[in-house]
Amino acid sequence: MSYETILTETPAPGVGLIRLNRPQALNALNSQMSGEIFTAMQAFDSDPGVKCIVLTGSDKAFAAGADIKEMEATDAVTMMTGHDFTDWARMTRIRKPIIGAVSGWALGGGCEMAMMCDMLVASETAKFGQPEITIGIMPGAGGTQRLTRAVGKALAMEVMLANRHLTAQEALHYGLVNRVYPVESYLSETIKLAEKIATMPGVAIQLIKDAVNRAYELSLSEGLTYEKRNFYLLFGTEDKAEGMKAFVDKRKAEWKDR
Ligand code: DAK
Repeated sequence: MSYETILTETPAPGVGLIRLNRPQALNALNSQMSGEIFTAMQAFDSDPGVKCIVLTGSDKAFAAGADIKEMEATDAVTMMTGHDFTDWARMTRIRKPIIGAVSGWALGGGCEMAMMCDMLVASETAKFGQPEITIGIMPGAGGTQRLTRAVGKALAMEVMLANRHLTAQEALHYGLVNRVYPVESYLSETIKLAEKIATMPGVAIQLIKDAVNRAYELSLSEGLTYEKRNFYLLFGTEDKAEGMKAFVDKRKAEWKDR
């Protein structure tokens, strides 16, 4: 598959990398780019050679939001009626973990897409914000919900109502990002983290991601029931048999991802 607005590669065993590549527009997310990102994610999701996905931009900008020049000509009905730009729910259906590697601007839809990742690694220059109000709109891809859950109501209100940016260190403090590194190393450290995850058994990786994400949606008792189902399911896998036998035999497990 060839793309025009993103680059893809497999930089380490089991790792699929997607790089946003519209540097002239600070990686502003237009319809074409949104469609290509989700198509590339789905391709990695069904590639047995990939177990963890990394989503990144440039050192200067993860993404400066949705493409305002494209949105200027878009009306409410076009926005509502589902096309490559509006159907971001495609990202929530990816079964493999996605780690965002964020440097520079992560604004508007860029911040929202970062928050849709399962983990985030930031460079020291990362700046998170939801400036939609400055162009007469509001967050529309999860900002009011995901940012509020991550940093609390008072700060989320300030970010969205007063266009306050969060620094990488603030994002770390609130648990929005996992780690912060200098700009020279944030991407290589993200790839190392993804490579480490890719050494784990594939079905367990996906069922853990699935269960953790349910914690946002379900009550505790429903979540615990959901977790148990995934847990029991793993007892039917070849990797459970191999993992436990390898432990008993004092050797390294060889995963089949089955
Ligand atoms: N859209 C289009 N072009 C953009 C852009 C954007 N969001 N951000 C930057 N650019 C372009 C600039 O127009 C400029 O292009 P030229 O004029 O050179 O042709 C180039 O990138 C460099 O930008 P600047 O010259 O402005 O660079 P500075 O370093 O001076 O400033 C900045 C950087 C990031 C502070 C500034 O560019 C900026 O404020 N950008 C806009 C940020 C913003 O307002 N973002 C929120 C957009 S609304 C949804 C999904 C997503 C969304 C909503 C719904 N659904 C699934 C329903 C998301 C909405 C949004 O994100």
